[in-house]
Amino acid sequence: MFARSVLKRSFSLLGGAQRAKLPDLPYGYGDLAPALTADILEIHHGKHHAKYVKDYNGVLEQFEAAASKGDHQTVADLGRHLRFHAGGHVNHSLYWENLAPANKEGGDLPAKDSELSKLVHQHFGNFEKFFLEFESVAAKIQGSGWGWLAYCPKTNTLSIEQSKDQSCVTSYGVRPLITVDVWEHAYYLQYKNERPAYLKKIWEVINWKTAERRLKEAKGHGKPKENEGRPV
Ligand code: MN3
Repeated sequence: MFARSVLKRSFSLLGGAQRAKLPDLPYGYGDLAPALTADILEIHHGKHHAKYVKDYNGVLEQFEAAASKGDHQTVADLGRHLRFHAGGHVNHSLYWENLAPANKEGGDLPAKDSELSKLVHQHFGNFEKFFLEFESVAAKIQGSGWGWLAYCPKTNTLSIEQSKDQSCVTSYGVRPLITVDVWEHAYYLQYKNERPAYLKKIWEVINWKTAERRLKEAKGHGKPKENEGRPV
């Protein structure tokens, strides 16, 4: 405990921001088969996600060094790299968390009387229609990006969103409930260029429990703070 607090203090004395860390998957590499094979998971998590973490930490170090020297030009230049690699880390973490093996909650839809289920029915008609609409939107993302089921706390509405490269849907002012990686590395080894086939299969391993938890958190997030918006 003592060593850890000393370490923590020395970091803050150096002005060091917290480094990113590759999260462990909450399941084994082979556990999402047949929707996603073990080799896809192993490379996607162990190589691609790991590289975003490594690159984010590397750029962060340069960023801090430049900032501490007052080199604002370099800070400005590094900003977009920082955003890209941080986005890669955040988006992949969200993705792993909203997947689960089919024999452990993967694909199990929320209870009919749950808030999320009611919202899906209200916005899309039913889950089948939602799946089709999501597949269509995510299949059309040009190049690399992410498909999202998002929730807007202000309007209490769901939407299906696209984001390019490693940008996150939070930049649109909505909260992520489900995200699906549509970069080729997410499916190519198994589905080749058939992104729609990957999207059709992904529902078998979507963890709706995670989406329900995120909805709950988003609702908390959207609550006005005390006195907010009221005349003082
Ligand atoms: Mn990816």
